[in-house]
This record gives sequence, structure tokens and C-alpha cells, in this order.
Amino acid sequence: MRIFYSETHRRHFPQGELNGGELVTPFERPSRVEYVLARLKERGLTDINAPDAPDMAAIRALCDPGYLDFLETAWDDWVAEGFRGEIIAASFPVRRMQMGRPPRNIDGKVGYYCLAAETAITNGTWEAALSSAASAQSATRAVIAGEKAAFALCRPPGHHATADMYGGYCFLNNAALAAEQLRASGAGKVAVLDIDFHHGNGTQDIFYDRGDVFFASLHGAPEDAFPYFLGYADETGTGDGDGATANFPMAPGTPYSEWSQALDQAIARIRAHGAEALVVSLGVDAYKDDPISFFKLDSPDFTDAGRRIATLGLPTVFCMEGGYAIEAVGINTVNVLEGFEG
Ligand code: Q9C
Ligand code: ZN
Repeated sequence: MRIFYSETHRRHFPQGELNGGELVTPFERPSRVEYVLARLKERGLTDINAPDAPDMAAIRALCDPGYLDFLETAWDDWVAEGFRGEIIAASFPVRRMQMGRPPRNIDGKVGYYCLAAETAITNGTWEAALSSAASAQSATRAVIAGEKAAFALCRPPGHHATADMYGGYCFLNNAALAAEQLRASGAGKVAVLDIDFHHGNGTQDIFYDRGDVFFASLHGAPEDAFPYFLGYADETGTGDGDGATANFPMAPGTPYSEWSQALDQAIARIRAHGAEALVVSLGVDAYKDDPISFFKLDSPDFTDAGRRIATLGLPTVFCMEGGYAIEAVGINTVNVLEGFEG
């Protein structure tokens, strides 16, 4: 399997994540990638390539222009304002406030374009996010060129990012870029299967009113888990997208016996929708020892999940999302890929 990955991810390394009122070392940290790379090599998956330059036109087609301008200039604007810490949002437009008026002041702008305050921006975050998107785009290009599957080792992850908001460690929605690229290459219908522990709110939001991109997500129920405000089973799409969103929220302690049934249902829905290509949002935070999640999957379960995904028989782009039990992230990620390859 061809793998795409950029060293530029290192430019995004905030020192602080707001967690329980403390600033802790972010769970989403550069070493995650090193564990995945080491495991790939250990298992003989050595076709590891740097991505091409990001396709900016595709990124501009997906995202809000004001949001992209904000990401590009946020750090300089923050420093120019005299702020000395990392960029953390503190004020948000919420119920009964103005939703469509981005402030001029950088502190206000940050809140306008942010959906959760745990995620800090630093110098280099924009370049890292672009390099992550570039990995997804290059992996997708390989699949369009005829590879059965490719793996984009994206960092930072993407599935929480909407067209105009960052948060949940995500800035640009890599999986959505991949899905759009597959559509543009001629696939009539594509599907995004999101197996990260967290609901893929960004991907759902981007495709919610579209029938050509099916979105299925297995995740911790919103009553109990981030992102809290989306991911209920009764969110099924709207307009042309009516019936093209399928959410499988699950309770704390969910074991693989139950999770795998939801996976099979998601797979059946993707098959029934007639998808011709697949994007997998590959988070491995459903793992039993993940420090911020509550499912009970064990490492061999990820291999089995990969096997089940392969039964779709679709050209597949894997995009790395979450997974924070760092020593096991490599094993679990590569298990999915090996299970898929059979
Ligand atoms: N402070 C992904 O897995 N909540 N994002 C943090 C611990 C945000 C997860 C709770 C979790 C975001 C890509
Ligand atoms: Zn996650």
C-alpha cells in the first residue's frame, strides 16, 4: 500500500491543551506519527512518500475564504496584538448572538472560527495543516491512478474541521478533501466511513445536504463524548442528502462485539448507497486504553475491522485521524491496514 506523509507536520506542536481547566501537553502530539511510521516499517510497509504540494484550488473550493485567510494570518495577527501565549479561543458566537459577522480583532476572530477551545494554534500550524491536506490529496491521486488503496498519514487530523471552523485538533478536513477529489475524478457516489472514536462533525456538516457523498460515523454518543453537539442517530441528512448520513452513537464501555455490529451496518448502508469509492477516517481512539475515549476495542479488533471494510471491495483512501494511546497507535493503525490488505 502506498503511504503519504509529510515531515512538515512537526511545525504544529502547541505546548498547551486546555483540559479540565489546566494547560496540559496536547494529546495530539508529533510523536504519534513516529509510532505509526515505526510500526509501518516493522511490518514491511515501506512505500512511504512525501506528498506533492497542496492543491490550493481544491482547498479553496471546499473551505470558506475568510476562514482560510484567518488560518494563514492568525499567528502574525496574534503576535501583532501583543499576545504572548499560544492562540486559544475564549469568546464564541453562541445562542442569540451574531453568527455571520467575523470581528476585526484577532481575539474575536479566533472565537468566530473556532468550535472548541482545547485546540491551540501556533506559528507553523497553517503550514502543517496544509501538509496534512497534501498527504490526503496525494494518497487520493494514487488511488485515482489505479492503486487499490493508499494511506495518508495525516497530522494534524481533519474530521472535526468544518468548511469554516477548526477544533478537536483539526484545521482542514482531509477526508472531505479526499472525497471531493474522488468525486471530481469521476466517481458518481463516494462514501466516508469514520471509525474514529469521536463523531466526524466536520465531515457530516460539509456533506449533510448532498446525496453524492454518503457519511457514516461510529462514535461515542454525544450525550457523553466530544464534540457533544452533533452525532445523534436521528441526524440523517437534509435535502438531496436526505438519508445519506448514518450515525452510530454508542455508550461508554462499548466492546468490539457491539461496535463491530455497527460497523457491519455502516458497511451495508455504504453498499446500498452505491458508493464507487471509499474514504476511511482512520482514528484508532476506540482502543481500550485511549486516554480520552471510552470504547473497549483491543488491538486485534482493528485487524478484524480492516477485514470487514475490505469486503466493500472499493478503491479506498485511508486518512489518519485520532488515537492517543501513543505506544499502541502504530500497532492499531497498521492493524487496520493489514486487515484490509488481507
Ligand atoms: N482534553 C480527534 O480525535 N476533547 N480529535 C479533548 C481532552 C477533544 C479529538 C478532551 C477531542 C478531540 C481527531
Ligand atoms: Zn478522535
